[in-house]
Amino acid sequence: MVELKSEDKIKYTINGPFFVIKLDNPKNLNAMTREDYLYLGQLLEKSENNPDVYFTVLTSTGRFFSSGADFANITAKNENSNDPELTKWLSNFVATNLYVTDMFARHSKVLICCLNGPSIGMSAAIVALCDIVYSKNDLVYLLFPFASLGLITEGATSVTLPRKINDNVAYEKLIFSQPFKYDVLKGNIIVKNYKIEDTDEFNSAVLKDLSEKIKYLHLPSCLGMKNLIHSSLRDEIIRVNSIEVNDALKFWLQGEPQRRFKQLLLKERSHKL
Ligand code: CO8
Repeated sequence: MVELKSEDKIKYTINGPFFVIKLDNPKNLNAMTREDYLYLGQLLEKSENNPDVYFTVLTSTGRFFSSGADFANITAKNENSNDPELTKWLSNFVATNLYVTDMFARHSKVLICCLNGPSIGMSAAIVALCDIVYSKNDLVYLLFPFASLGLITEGATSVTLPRKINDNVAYEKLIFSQPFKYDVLKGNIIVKNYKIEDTDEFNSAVLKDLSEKIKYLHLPSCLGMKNLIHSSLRDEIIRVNSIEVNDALKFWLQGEPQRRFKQLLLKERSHKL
């Protein structure tokens, strides 16, 4: 199978003050390779550096927002490399996660997520890193299957989930690898449910509403407030991000995540939803 380039799977458009990113690989539920996550980080940087942009809007396609790290890509990186294990996982995991999470933490534009469906793993962590999340319907969920994949919290979920939901719910769902369903997400991570069935219609409805909402606003004020509201969480995310990836490294060096990702690839493992 020919591997698609990240540019073909993740598109972007600039529409006035909105930098709109679209995950566009619904065939595998918008699973992301390491290269895709890095490309997403680069797009955030592009948005960051554009003085006409005030909002970075994440959208997706199909029935899932994203099914997380692409298990075929992780398995291939594991099996097709002769690098020493430390070199391999420092580059494939530590550097990648550190960079992507940091890009989100430091992003000064307002981060909006149009959650069209479930999101899993690192991609669910990205949803939790956004400032405002709208959902397509009440079937969305966030699943962080770190415990069932031999991993630990990543993408700063050790702080975003306790801060945005609450400590005890975060403990239970993370430790037992259970989904955070709509009833748990509403009112804290999800601020509005659009109750729309079609993903394209949902994305258009959110963008139309955003255009209405910003009429008459002084947009630099929006960024000024984002900066103030986000400042303490940003510092926490930056601190915990480095601890998370370095703590996770020993799990990769022991090989448990690789074994479990391979089981996902071979359809010998499935998540409890
Ligand atoms: N990677 C690759 N392909 C995927 C993925 C994935 N993560 N998820 C789904 N697909 C593919 C399936 O293989 C299937 O392809 P095909 O039709 O060719 O068999 C297609 O998408 C549709 O999937 P399903 O038939 O399984 O659809 P279901 O609705 O039955 O199930 C699920 C959907 C629940 C999402 C299920 O597919 C699943 O559990 N997928 C795996 C999710 C997962 O565990 N992701 C990894 C999370 S951990 C993480 O992101 C942290 C990564 C840290 C490393 C980062 C380094 C860059």
